Amino acid sequence: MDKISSSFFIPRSEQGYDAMYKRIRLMPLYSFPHYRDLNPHLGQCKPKIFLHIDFDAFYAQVEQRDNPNLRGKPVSVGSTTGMKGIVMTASYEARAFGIDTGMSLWEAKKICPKLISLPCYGPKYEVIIQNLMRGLRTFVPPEFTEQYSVDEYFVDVSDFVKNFKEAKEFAQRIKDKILEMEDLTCSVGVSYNKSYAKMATKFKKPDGLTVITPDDREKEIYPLPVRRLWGVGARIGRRMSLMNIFTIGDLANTSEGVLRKEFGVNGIVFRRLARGEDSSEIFRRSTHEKSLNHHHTLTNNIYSIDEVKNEVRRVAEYLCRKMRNKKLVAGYLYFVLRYGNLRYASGDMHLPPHTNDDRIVYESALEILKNFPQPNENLPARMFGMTVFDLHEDTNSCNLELFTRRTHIPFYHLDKLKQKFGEGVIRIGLNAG
Ligand code: DCP
Ligand code: MG
Ligand code: MG
Repeated sequence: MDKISSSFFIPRSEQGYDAMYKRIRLMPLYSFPHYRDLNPHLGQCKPKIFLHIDFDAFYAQVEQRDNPNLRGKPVSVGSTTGMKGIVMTASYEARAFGIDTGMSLWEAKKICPKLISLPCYGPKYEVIIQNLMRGLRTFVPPEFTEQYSVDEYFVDVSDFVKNFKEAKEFAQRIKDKILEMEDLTCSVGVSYNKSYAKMATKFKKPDGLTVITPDDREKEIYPLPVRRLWGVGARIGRRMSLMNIFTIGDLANTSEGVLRKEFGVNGIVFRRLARGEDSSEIFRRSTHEKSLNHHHTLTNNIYSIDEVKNEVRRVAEYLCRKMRNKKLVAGYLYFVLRYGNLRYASGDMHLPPHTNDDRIVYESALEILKNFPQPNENLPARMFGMTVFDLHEDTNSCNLELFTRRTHIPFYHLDKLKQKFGEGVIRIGLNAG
């Protein structure tokens, strides 16, 4: 069997297609927008229009397309092995019986004995989705598209249409193209932010096309149950209902303080998404660089805490500049220290918001350093190194950090100065911000 590389389909070691692809990773590449993706100064954001495209009963529709005998019949796709069978998706004919994603096959067969259950064949669906991605790129350049999950895309059409009417026509043309290319139907949501576009898609399925304008907010979005909001799952939904938040409107009208207290920064994100203030953009995964690193071996070993910190900071600054130079942000930091006796200590951590901010990388490295044997006269430090992973394109190159109230530092401009006048021209105070 061909090897596949997708992050959505995880091959299993067992033999046979069914077993191999019975588990599909459902997590999208990115969950709902991170707070760093939201611009606090909404007024400064250009008005945007996004499309969200989601296939109808995706796996089941593909199977029905490929086998005419299945058309018009209740079909489910998932794992079909004995008692452990599970429904990953069901055709709309099967849904009419109440069959739904996540149901056990045993239960599904009970409510619809005629149900035809089929194994899931990941590679086939993946080829389709990749082919369609190429199709989409005949409408807009790749940087305006984002594959969000196994059967979903976002498209930023702001630069290609003048208003919602044109956006709707644009969406229809994409739907027609998908039908022509792959003989599959999808539903599309059109709105002024990604969250609303995603919700709009579900308004009319299958084969739907729904537009939500800012004027529709109160009437169309606010009455929806809060669970319909991107990122709000069963558990968070339950916690919200205990706070008397039942609809998206309730959430939109709850104070930021209350939500922050209960859900941390995500509470603020939920509220913004509910209010239509999701200013996140198309998320672009960098395909070029997997990691970046910088190591520095000293001519003289050091051990005083100030010198050590200074060195950590130097490496962090250099690496951040390297990232900014490539317009990247990192989600993961690895820090290594080599001692005078040539032994190593190393550690790693997630960088909570993807970042290229000198201060965050520096402080994170210091956190890691706390777990190392501390350098001292008998155990001086000789080499400092950092590697960052999980690199993504820096979409809003102003290092927005909404909630930690750091001073905004124009790192990109400082880099330019350093480039022109040399490293020593400017240095930020150690505790800046
Ligand atoms: N899927 C899965 N397990 C889940 C949800 C989905 O394996 N818990 C798979 C099967 C779906 C595909 O991902 O076909 C896409 O998921 P969707 O949520 O978009 O569901 P469908 O496309 O099947 O139906 P809908 O028409 O509601 O979008
Ligand atoms: Mg779908
Ligand atoms: Mg989907």
